[in-house]
Amino acid sequence: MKTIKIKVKNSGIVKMQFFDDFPDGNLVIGEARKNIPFDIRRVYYINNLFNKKSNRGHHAHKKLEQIIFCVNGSFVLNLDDGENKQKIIMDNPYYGVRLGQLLWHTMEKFSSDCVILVLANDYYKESDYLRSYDKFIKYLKRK
Ligand code: T46
Repeated sequence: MKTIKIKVKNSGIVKMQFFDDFPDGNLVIGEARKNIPFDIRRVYYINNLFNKKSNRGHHAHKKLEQIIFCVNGSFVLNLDDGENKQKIIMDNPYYGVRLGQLLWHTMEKFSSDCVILVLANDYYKESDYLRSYDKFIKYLKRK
């Protein structure tokens, strides 16, 4: 995943600092306004992804900035900026993907040991979500 080129707008790869040569396990570090490009106001994670048919996301954010990581296992992240689409296999805990503003995203094909970590620059606000693709495209056209 680290070598892929991001083709959609408002995204990018975020590289964590890591020490992976410890005999007792690895250490991965992100620091706000250093490798994480914003101040972190909220952290959430998604686990227990045992249902093979799970399909999450299906929304875009108006203002929110986030970085998404797969800290264990793997899943497929689908990004769509309204013009370009990209499928990313998330399987490397040292690299995150920026979910910037107005980027429709879905998450699927989770391994049963998958754990997703998200860092966000703001608190949860349902009013920031565009939860229908139609509204997302209309919102993009208004801008
Ligand atoms: C995103 C992707 C990557 C809260 O009450 N507080 C929160 O901080 C979050 C994240 C969610 N919720 C509530 C809202 C829904 O009633 O939890 C419920 C499930 O949320 P949602 O269906 O949006 O979950 P995902 O996995 O589809 O999306 C989440 C984030 O919501 C979203 O911002 O970008 O992960």
